Amino acid sequence: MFDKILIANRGEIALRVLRACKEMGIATVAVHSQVDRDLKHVRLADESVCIGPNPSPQSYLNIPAIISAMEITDAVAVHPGYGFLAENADFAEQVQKSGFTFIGPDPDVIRLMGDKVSAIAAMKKAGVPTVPGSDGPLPDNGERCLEIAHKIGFPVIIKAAAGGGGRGMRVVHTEAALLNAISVTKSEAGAAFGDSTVYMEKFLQNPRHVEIQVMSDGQGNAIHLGDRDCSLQRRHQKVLEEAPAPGIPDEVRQAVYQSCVQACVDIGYRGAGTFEFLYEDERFYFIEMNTRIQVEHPVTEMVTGVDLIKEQIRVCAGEKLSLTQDDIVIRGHAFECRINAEDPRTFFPCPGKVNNFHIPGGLGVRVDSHLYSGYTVPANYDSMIAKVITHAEDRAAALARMRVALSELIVDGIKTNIPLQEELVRDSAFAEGGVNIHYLEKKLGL
Ligand code: MV4
Repeated sequence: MFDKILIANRGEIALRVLRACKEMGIATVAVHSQVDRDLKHVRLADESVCIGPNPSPQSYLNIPAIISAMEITDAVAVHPGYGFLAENADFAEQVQKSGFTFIGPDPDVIRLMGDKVSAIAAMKKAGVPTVPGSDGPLPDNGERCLEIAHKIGFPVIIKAAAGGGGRGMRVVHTEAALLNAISVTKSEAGAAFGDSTVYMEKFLQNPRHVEIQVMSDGQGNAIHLGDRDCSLQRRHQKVLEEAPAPGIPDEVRQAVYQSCVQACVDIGYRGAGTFEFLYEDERFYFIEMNTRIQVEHPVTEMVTGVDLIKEQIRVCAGEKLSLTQDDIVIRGHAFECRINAEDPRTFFPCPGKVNNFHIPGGLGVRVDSHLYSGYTVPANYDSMIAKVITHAEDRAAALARMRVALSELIVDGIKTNIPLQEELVRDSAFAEGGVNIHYLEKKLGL
């Protein structure tokens, strides 16, 4: 096992990783920007290193500074958390070339999944169900593009191969609009990602976002840990997630699980990963794979009882998976409400000092947060300040538990989206289960 891990992240996920390391008896190094010196995990870490000024490009995205911090502190591995450098293949490669371990899959696998065209091809080969599409980059030939679109059938969606997470996409409803949409998406992708490759898919009108958690040791052993429904989102930002996804027939679910596990073995996957699907009319359609631990991993932890961070660290240290598929039993239901420092009406970020932070508690209530009374939320980073997670024997009980938990939560001094979450946990369509990806934005009148 690793002697010392450097945590290349901030906020709640840095604290989450720190706690896992401490439980495992692994020494920790926190790295932080100037404004972040008072973060909770920095205070709790064995050592800390200031890696640069507040803007992320100069600190949390500063690869040489992070590798230097590993050298100075004799850390042997780096946990990237989510966001920042978590899916940066060049970072993973430089960490490896410097003689350290990146807690995640191999750089080549990150690269394979980072290019959505190669990711889809690899998944299709492994038997994962994909969206009907161009099966490769769109050619420069307009006639050929029109043929592909007709074969798929309108509406179609043009996506950047280097995009993902909702960046660089355009929906096309008619033949007349196709070629211009392709050319605009290509130039935007070239400017944004330095790669103008685009591909085409059938546009699914009312899908749900259902994702599957996997864990793999890169030694031929892979398991799934069930699914999550993340359909409640606004502008590609998830707001409230749950596990398992409600109302999916068991045989449909089991078939897609098996395909994900097979894909992990096929691509030599190591660590925690998530297969993102669109789900419509009882069918799954793969769209992307995330090669990191995700924000919403706690709902899976609550229904499986598995510590995903500890297992991720173990397999990336070269150990075999400590669990078999038979060890994974989904028990009950879990929800996660993301609490953001933002105006509940305009959604504008609202940084500032938290005068009083009071966390809910009780059976089946978990709060993952780096906040404390007196902490100042800086303006430089993501506005998520806490995750409230509830678990209970069934969906209705877990939702009731969330209503109570939210009613106890106090974040005084700054504006938050707690009022929005309070409204969502009382929404009748959401309580029914199975709302699609457009539900929240329609409810908000966007
Ligand atoms: C789609 C789609 C419909 N059809 N692909 C947006 C984020 C990125 N991960 C993929 N996205 C979508 N891809 C096809 N073929 C609709 C979306 C989409 C979406 C997906 C998941 C969650 C929220 C979304 C919001 C708008 C659009």
